[in-house]
Amino acid sequence: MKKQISRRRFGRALGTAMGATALCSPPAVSAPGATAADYYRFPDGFVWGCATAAYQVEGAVAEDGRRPSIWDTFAHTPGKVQNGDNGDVASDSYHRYKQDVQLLKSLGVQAYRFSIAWPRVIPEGTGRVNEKAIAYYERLLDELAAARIEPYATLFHWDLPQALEDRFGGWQSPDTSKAFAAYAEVVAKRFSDRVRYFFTTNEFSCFTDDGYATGEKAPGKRLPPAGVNQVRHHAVLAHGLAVQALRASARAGTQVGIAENATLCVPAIESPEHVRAAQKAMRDINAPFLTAVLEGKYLDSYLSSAGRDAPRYTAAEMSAIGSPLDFVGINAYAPTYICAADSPSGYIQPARPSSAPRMASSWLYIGPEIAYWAPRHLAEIWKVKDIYITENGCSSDDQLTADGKIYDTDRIMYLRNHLVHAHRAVAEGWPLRGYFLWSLMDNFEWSDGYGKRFGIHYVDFRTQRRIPKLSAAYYREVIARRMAV
Ligand code: PNW
Repeated sequence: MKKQISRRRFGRALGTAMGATALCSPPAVSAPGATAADYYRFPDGFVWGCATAAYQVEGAVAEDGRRPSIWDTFAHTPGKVQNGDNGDVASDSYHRYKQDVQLLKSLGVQAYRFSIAWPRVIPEGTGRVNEKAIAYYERLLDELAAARIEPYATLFHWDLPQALEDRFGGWQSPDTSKAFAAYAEVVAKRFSDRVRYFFTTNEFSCFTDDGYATGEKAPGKRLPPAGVNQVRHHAVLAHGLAVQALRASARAGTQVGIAENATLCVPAIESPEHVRAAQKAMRDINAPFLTAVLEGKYLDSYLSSAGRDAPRYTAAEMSAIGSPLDFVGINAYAPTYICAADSPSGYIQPARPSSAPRMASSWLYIGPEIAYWAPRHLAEIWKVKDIYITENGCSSDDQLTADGKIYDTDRIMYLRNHLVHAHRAVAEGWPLRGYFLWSLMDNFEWSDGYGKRFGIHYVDFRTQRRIPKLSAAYYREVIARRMAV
């Protein structure tokens, strides 16, 4: 990494960028005539984007041949989602996509990360392709192309066709992994002429552990540990088979990656022993998912701690799971602080103080250092060469003022602090290539329904009117100046 630092013209700013959050007075200017821009500016090619997902924004669940996903079923089951909310209408982006692309354009982003709905494209999960769905995504891609916004498409953001849950028990069966590969082939053949960047799956734990262990998310099952570990295995297998399918069927030059909410291990203190401890924890804790994908194997520590409940798998499956990727995306929300310790693992994860700050979602603890440590860990531990933050953002208790504005200064605080740490990563030469803010607009926040708002555009869900929040103005400014401060 060292040699990259000297190549970057802002590399000399390293020391001050690191101290930026801690200093009370402006950093000393070491070069005559240097301005803030010399210290804080992101490089030219850095990709700025926003993210959404199909079930959270599209609505139109019964239109143009779409069939139900497990999230339609789950959300329509009483007691599963706050206030009995569901994604039937959501942010109505299926009909308002042109307006939503204009929102992106007015922010000045270069990229839009959205997801393709499997239950639209292949309504029964396998077999027949629904041309009306293909046509919808083509319209969206046309609109993005006209606005010169690069599409980054996620193949699976949790909306599993209900038919696969009914036929195979969903992710309990490797048949669902194979069905996903067949869907990936269709997506590759139909869209890779205009989509260069694909993500296979989004956030393994949210559709495996949360769907089949705690039951907090669709399909709301509670399996014993052996069943859960097998579900996890079928999920990483689906990713691996989809990578192979994309490689086999997509246009040359297609970039294939993943968007994963790895547990982000932050050394509580930045000293060599704690950094080493955080690296070890990062590998261990993510063993069922990210580590398996990047190493093509399950760690012994994972298998032995699972014991008789460990997943069953073949060598061929593991090599598919470890298929090389062009880039890795990390969804960065909350930190896991790690300390070196005299314990068998060499680290501990201390109990979180009750005073730890968080945003409006109960799980959303604030630790902006994740935006530095996520790329650094990926590059240092696994030698990943192209890294994106594929989601970062927060829920806030947004209030419309009498004059129709939303002053979400807490969200700006959250974003700015993460971006300062992302900048530190770039300034040190870690290969962080881009940043996607979650989310372009308020949407269906899964089990929290419409009760939690993550957008930088406010959506009035009665009228579907979009109102830019103050954070939208902030993000526009960040992108225009390439500076978060
Ligand atoms: C992500 N956690 O989910 C998803 O990719 C989005 O669809 C979602 O809207 C967004 O983050 C905000 O929640 C997460 O408990 C859900 O740590 C839960 C967690 C993290 C991410």
